[in-house]
Order: sequence, then structure tokens, then C-alpha cells
Amino acid sequence: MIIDLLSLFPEMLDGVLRTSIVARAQKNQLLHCRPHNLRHWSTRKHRRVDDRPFGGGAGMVIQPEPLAQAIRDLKTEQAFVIYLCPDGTPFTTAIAQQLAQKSHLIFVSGHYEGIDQRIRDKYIDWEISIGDYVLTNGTLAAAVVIDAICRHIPGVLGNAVSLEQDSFSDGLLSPPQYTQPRVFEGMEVPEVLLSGDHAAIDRWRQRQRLERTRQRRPDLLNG
Ligand code: 4GN
Repeated sequence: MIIDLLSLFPEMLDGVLRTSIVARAQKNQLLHCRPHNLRHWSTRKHRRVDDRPFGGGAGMVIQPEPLAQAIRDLKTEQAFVIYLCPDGTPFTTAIAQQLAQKSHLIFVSGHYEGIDQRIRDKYIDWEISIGDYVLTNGTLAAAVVIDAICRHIPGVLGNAVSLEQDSFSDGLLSPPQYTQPRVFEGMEVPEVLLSGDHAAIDRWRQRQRLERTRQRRPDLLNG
């Protein structure tokens, strides 16, 4: 999978790309991420890409020309263009799985008051939001989506089990987890986990998942 990112702060992605599972996916050539600085496509003095909003108001808007030229330059037959914004479709595991099937994604990251609406109308295939809050720019949101997608690319995770048992994979939250030592500051590990009875452990975990979901996220149970 090839992922292009168009941003005013492409270097914000570097830490994510250099680290952990995303880095390994790139090394194993399952993923190739290319962060681009939108200013590269500016034709104005000082490589400016923004201007004041028509109709007035605070802030600045990213102009359409550099974005259109950048998207045209990067676009392939299979390319799917995504804009990160608070008014997009709420991001979920299901969307991550769906996007992991694509071979070429182009992420557009906005700044200030966002990008010119005509780009959204003509060049963007899907608008996605990672949650009900506003970031100073969309690059961290793109990083979140890229990380979540990456885990669903075949071969990226060591064992498929870790994916299957994730929170949300079947609509339930994860159970509590414990490791050594068996007693920590007076607190013991639940007896059943030390029993070696795998059927009993599975039942206990499933009950914990249901209980946690009921307490913390009842919306997941009721749809
Ligand atoms: C996306 C972008 C939040 C999200 C963003 C989100 C960039 N903030 N919830 N900031 O996924 C237009 C206005 C682009 C905000 C700006």
C-alpha cells in the first residue's frame, strides 16, 4: 500500500513512521508512506498557500490551486483521496479495515480554517473525522488513521489472533490483562488466569468483556 500525505507540517508524521509496527511494515515493504509539504506546489511569493476567507471572518483558508496540482501530481488510477476534518464520517475499525484493502491512499491535512470547499467538492473521495474535537492541523489525525489502517494490512501484525481479540473487532471492549508478578502491592492476579483451564479462562474473559462494555460503553451493545 502507498500512502501519500499532503500537509503543511509533513514532519509531524516522521515519529510515527520511524517507530514500532508502522516502521516494520515499511521495512517489510507492506506499506510505503510519503509525507509531502504542500508548499512545494505553491507558485506564490514565500511559498504561501493560504489566503483570507471570502465573506470575512477569522483565520485563513488553504487555497485550491496548490492542493489541486498536488493531488493531480500524486494521483493514480487506484488512488483514494481522504480529507481529515471534524465534520467527516466518524472513524471506526470497520473503516480502517475497508481502507486497508486499497492500494493507494492520499491524505489531505488542513490547517487554519481548513481548505477551499471546491477542493472538497471535486477532489476528495471521503471526509473522515477521528473524533469530536478540533486539532490545529489534520496531520495528527492522518497519523491516527494511518496507524489504525496499518494493523489491518495482511502480514503487518505477527499473529492474526491479536487482531481478532482487539477491542471493537467484535463490538466488545477488551478484558483486563495481567502479567508478572503474581502479587503486586498486595493485589493478586485473578485465580482463574493461573488455573491452566483454557475453557474457563475464555469464559471469564468473555464475561469481563461484556461487563466492561455494559459499564463503560453501553452504546456499543445497543447499537
Ligand atoms: C481533523 C482535522 C480535527 C480533526 C482537524 C478530526 C484541521 N481537527 N476530528 N484540524 O478528525 C479544518 C478545520 C481542518 C480543522 C483543521
